[in-house]
Amino acid sequence: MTPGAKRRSSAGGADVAHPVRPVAPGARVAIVVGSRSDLPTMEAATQTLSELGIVHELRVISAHRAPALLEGFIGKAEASGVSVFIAAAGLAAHLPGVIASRTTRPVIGVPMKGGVSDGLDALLSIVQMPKGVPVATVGVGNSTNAALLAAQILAIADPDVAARLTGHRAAQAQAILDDPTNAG
Ligand code: AIR
Repeated sequence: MTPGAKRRSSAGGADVAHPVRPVAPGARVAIVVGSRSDLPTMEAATQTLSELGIVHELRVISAHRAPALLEGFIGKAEASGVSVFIAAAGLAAHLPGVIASRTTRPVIGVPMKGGVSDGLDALLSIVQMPKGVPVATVGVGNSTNAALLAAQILAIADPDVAARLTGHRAAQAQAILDDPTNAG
């Protein structure tokens, strides 16, 4: 089949095979979101990773709308040296679980606000993975914690990232010490 040609999946659904755009050299974390509407929430994750000096890659891939592209991206990301996946999705948030089914690298799910009880549906969809394929889950919309957890995983084997994380913890503690209610 030529690239870009339409094909039928074994389940009978239409899917489109796409060539996967190359992953940024040196990327160690891949962030995948189910929709462009998730991007504003994930800005805190990209900012946190950048502050910690962690090269990352961001893609918008819905697991059920473009499964072939998602599978191709996971393989390319792994081959490029991505060690941790962060997956953000709302509603029936299967994206983190689908990614986890295709890799043994850690997957951190970020439930998006909206839907039932403003994200409870996505939270339960992500945290309630049946046994066998785990997904780490952070709070609804808490993409900062997803980035920090990804950094902590990398820090196990990377002293530079570990040192930056220690500095980050110290800075946030200092901010509390400097609060007018504590200072003086
Ligand atoms: N979504 C998209 N494909 C699969 C899922 N779970 C989620 C997105 C977004 C919500 O559905 O992650 O949070 C609404 O997406 P859209 O594109 O319909 O606005």
